[in-house]
Amino acid sequence: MFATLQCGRFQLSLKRPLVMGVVNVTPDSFFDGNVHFRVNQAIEHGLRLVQDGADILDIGGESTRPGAQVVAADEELRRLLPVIQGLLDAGVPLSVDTCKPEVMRQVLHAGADMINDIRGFSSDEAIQAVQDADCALCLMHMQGEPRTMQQTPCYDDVVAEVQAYLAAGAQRLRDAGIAANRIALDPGFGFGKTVAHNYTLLNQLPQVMGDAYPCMVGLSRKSMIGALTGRPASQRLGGSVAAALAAAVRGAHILRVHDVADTVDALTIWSAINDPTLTEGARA
Ligand code: 8Y7
Repeated sequence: MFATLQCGRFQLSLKRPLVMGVVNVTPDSFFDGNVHFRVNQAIEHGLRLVQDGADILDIGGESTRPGAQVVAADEELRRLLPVIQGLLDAGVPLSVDTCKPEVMRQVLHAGADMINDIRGFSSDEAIQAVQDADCALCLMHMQGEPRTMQQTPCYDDVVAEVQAYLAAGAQRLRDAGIAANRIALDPGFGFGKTVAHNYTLLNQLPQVMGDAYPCMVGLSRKSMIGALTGRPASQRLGGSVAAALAAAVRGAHILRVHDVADTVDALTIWSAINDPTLTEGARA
């Protein structure tokens, strides 16, 4: 079992769920009302999320929404490096959402503390890029490729298959000499899954994740929320907070969210209900 995650400059305690705030540096960002494609906007947004209570920031320079365009490594780095530079002293670990080994190497050199790879470090080059660092790794499950993954998601047993993929992926990292306390796993909500697959995975989260590695989840504003509420991405706050809390109840350790302040509020109330001594010092 684990109590902490080795995350570059930080050792993160996992005793309570941590909130990871999303910082997009992409012109084709998923949430059109809040596009942080300009570097200064992204830095300001990241600082704001830290004020709002984010424990980690996840910086992304390539949109991974279904059907998004591929970005070349040098363009991705042009977006990422100045934002990493600008947020390095924000007081929280910086995660970078990338699949490219060359980008991994350069952002780690620039000070990033964590690599979040939606392709699950499936290439030897990706493993080699992170092997000798002390960064945390998030290994996520995806079926298919971002461009086409939502066309015909198909599983015999989604819980067993995602569980087996994550276990095998973690073992590949361990076989490459990567310490267990650097690894987090993520079932990859929305990545090659129908609405029913997503809700089954969330319902069965402890069975999917096992207890060998910390669990990260990203549910924020996703189409699985909109599919049931009928709301566009800009109006999925209530559904997203409910989903984040449900994941926390089921043992998720890191919640990747856009709406940090609201998620932190929900977790604060939930924590006090679980442990009323946390109310000591609060005024009536
Ligand atoms: C996830 C993610 C996205 C997720 C992890 C979006 C980069 C799509 N989703 N990384 N990234 N888990 N680990 O809607 O669920 O935010 S992008």
